[in-house]
Amino acid sequence: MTAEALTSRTVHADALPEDWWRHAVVYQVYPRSFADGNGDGEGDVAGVRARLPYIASLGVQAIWFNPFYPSPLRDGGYDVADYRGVHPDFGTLADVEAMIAEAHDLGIKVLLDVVPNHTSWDHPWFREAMATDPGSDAWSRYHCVRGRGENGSEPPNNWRSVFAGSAWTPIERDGSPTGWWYLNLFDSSQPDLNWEHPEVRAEFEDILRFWFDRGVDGFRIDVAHGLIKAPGYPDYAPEDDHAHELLDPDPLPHWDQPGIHEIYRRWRSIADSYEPKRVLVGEVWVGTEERLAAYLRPDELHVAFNFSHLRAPWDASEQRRIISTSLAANDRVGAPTTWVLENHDTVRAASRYAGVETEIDSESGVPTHLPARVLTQQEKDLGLARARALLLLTLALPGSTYVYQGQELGLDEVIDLPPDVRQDPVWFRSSGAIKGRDGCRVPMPWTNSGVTLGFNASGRSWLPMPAQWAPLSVESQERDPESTLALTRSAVHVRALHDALVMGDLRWRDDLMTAHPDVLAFERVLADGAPVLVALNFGTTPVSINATDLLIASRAVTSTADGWALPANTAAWWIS
Ligand code: TEU
Repeated sequence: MTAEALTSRTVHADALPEDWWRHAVVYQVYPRSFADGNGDGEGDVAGVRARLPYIASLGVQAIWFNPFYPSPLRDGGYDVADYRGVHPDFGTLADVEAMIAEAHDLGIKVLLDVVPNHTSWDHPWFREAMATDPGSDAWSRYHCVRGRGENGSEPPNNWRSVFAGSAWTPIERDGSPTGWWYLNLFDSSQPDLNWEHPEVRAEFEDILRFWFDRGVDGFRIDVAHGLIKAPGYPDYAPEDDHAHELLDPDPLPHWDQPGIHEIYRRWRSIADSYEPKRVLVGEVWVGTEERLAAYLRPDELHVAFNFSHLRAPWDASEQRRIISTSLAANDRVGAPTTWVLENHDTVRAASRYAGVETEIDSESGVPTHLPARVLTQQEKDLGLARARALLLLTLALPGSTYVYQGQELGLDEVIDLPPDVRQDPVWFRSSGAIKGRDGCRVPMPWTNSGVTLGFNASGRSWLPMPAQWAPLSVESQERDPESTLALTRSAVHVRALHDALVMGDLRWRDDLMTAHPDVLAFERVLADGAPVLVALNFGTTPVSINATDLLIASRAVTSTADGWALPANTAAWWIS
């Protein structure tokens, strides 16, 4: 299906059902890398506006935009200096307002990203603090704590930054150490806010309203599990070597503290006070599906990304276990599950599932999920086949699914970016030991010629674009009915045509899975209408599936005398 054929929508976004977020397919736009309207090498709002028909052609119900606020961009904009503005490289507030209206006219909801755990060190509050002595009122909006040891020369505790190194930065006055430290669970340029301070709470409630008043339909909440820190800043238990790992099964003193929930109850009441009601999507990294569900009680967040599934291995029984536990935990609080295979923090699925050993974080000993070397073409082909199969799987699971820009093209991770172009603070803080996330943030290839493959006309881009991406560009894939773009479009549209795939219950096909232990198989079932059968072959040999009409497959499946042969690394949907 071509872009033009699919953009003739007549529905305004306000006409979507109030609970659209329960079943939505949401497209994630990383504005810096989507499309560059003014040729300065940074994507911008003008670029997004020009490409809104493309996004509409995918059939999605909403877009989530990563931050575009004023920021020194030390962490790609997750270091916000002004929560109510737009970075001049990306456009103006008027541009964003126009973009929201245009998206709505195409029937697409707009979610922005709010970053409440920390500000930039360029934020006026932090600048004000730095101009005063530690312990001042201005410092009380952040976590400013006296160090240990003689003259406070040691950090206040043993907490680690998610981005490597200590989570504390020494505070200096006139170039001399003060013995005081501020907390930064991410980069030093991202001081953590003190959410016990009433002004912090009031400020963020006002920020939500500021954007809701401009028609924004909801927020993705950055590091939503991190806002409250345990009183007294207790050390991690000594045996807890991986204390900064995000899916640690043990509760940690700076993540997932009980006081967090009252903040979201308050935010929910603000979101509910609008017409139509606004939506809260949590980026919640907690170690178990049950703890995640606690954020999704009816008076808290609407949805939260399921990162257990994102981290799931290529293994039928592990996939089943995680999907079942997630659905059961969320069911208990009446919340849908939200599936995500890729985002701007994660190695592209096509590279993650290529079957190649991964780098190990030298500090924690934990795999980074980044392949330890550049992939061969054969490995890339395998990774892409698996990424396509998993995309079909997530689009067939109950709940909502997020698709990260470029995932619909099957882009691979750019593993070999030269050191001098890398920007991720993880790269700098680990002294190059961890490559970081730049490889999944390389700009989108739109055309199959030009240095920047249509990202802009100037040939400049903030990260270099691989020439071998030309066949993966939108232009190339628009011409190929077998392309990943064509698959994504068809899958999203087929899903919308079958109520069972949107609203049906999930019923595992134990018979098929017992017969073929490497296959994941389930039906989506409604009280009336034919069930849809979904199967993914995680194994290495084709299996035979008994079903009638094929709806879609991630690559060619062949009909046989008694049904269909589903090849390895392939998923398909059938009317069963
Ligand atoms: O990420 C939160 C987070 O902790 C991880 O996704 C983390 O970035 C990654 O595992 C590091 O290796 C959010 C944003 O999505 C991310 O881009 C920001 O850098 C981070 O918060 C800080 O704001």
